[in-house]
Amino acid sequence: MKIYDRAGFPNPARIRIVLAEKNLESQVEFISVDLIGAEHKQSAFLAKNPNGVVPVLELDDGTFISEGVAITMYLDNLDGNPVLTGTTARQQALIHMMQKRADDQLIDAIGIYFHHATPGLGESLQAYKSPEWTHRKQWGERSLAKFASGMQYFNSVLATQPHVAGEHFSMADITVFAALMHASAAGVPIPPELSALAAWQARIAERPSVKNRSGQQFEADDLRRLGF
Ligand SMILES: N[C@@H](CCC(=O)N[C@@H](CS)C(=O)NCC(=O)O)C(=O)O
Repeated sequence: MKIYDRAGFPNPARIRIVLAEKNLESQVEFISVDLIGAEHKQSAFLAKNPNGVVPVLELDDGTFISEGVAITMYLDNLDGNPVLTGTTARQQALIHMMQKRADDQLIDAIGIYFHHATPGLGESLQAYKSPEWTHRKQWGERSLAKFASGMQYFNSVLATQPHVAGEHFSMADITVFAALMHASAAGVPIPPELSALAAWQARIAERPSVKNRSGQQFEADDLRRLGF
């Protein structure tokens, strides 16, 4: 199997955590896609994922699977024990419900803020955004407000249960964790009053699949190009 992604980025991190949880890292070849250079918007990459985003999984038979949820479901089911996406109908339903909320309220919301209300990944990607800066900034800032209320919502959930979808660690925890990682990189911390969310984040950060994960850091070249 091949994974097209970029080290250090939040949606790729979701799949790298899944691979570590499922002990599949050695079975995957990582192909690095130059996001800052807009490689993911060129025809060769769009043939793999017409949405022009990473990660993408390529199976050995040449099938391309994109979208974090779909990739996670595939990898989670390989060993017949899909603990991250649910082994019973009830678990599957609750995990997918919370996963969708985490996508909408957190990881997509902070992504829109980052790409549209800040310089994002820089010059090469400006052509793929609205040319109207005021419009873009307003949209991004509305999205940041959505992210802030999403953090409040997930704080209230985690004040009453150990994981995002209930008792057990799941795909929904991974998505919330990656969204908070993106927010932190974009200068948006967890507000101090959201203590249940912060305590959960600290606990998840200690899981071996998160703590020892390869590809946590941005590539040195990316940091330089982004001006860090
Ligand atoms: N819904 C997609 C989101 C993927 C996504 O937004 N990936 C980001 C990297 S973290 C990306 O490729 N961004 C490039 C861009 O928006 O130009 C998924 O679940 O895979």
